Amino acid sequence: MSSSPPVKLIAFFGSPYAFRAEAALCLKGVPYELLLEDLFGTKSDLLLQLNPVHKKVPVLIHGDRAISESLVVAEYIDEAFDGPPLLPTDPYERAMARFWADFIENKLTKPFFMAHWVEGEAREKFEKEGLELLTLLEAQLKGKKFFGGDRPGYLDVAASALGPWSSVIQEVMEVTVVREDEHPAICQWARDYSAHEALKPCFPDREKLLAYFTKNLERYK
Ligand code: GSH
Repeated sequence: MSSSPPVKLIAFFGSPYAFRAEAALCLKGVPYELLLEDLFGTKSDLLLQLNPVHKKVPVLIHGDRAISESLVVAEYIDEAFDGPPLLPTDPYERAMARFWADFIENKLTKPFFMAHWVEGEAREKFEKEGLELLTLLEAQLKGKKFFGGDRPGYLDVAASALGPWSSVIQEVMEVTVVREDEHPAICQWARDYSAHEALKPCFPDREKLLAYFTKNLERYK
């Protein structure tokens, strides 16, 4: 294990995917340089060169190596650097953390975001689906403060969009998908995660995030 080569992260302000990589770096205590893209303008040559397959952020640069896809990046960070482990050590618990991260990625994300971006009947359908899926995720907290237990881990990182993003998007779109009465554990988790000391340096400023989504509302519809 070596953490000697410099670490850089190609990211975009307001991206919950890029934030997953930042959160993993912050939780492991790895210093990094942020290279911010303008995704509404022209993508940098560096991004296109290092992530030619998806051409998306985040891309982690560790020395002369590049890794993309936020959940892959989070696992790489966990393995390549010293610091508190993000994935559980027990093989079954590790498998479960990956299972639920995949659930967030491939089942929950679409209805969760679509419930905000569309209107009418379509919104009702995505809202209902999102609420049901959130109930399944809620059960994973099982009285724990974080999905990772006493401190945030890999699954918390995967769920980052349910932290500060959720409340900001809900405020801008005037739609409430994550509800205190339906999902009190996730709501408490969102407050604890958003206030976690180790993550303070990398969380986007709430006012700036609000301004960003207010300004770019139409792009997401
Ligand atoms: N599955 C990818 C991951 O987990 O890293 C999704 C990343 C993603 O969608 N990134 C967005 C992006 O780079 C920013 S939030 N979009 C540029 C594009 O779609 O061309």
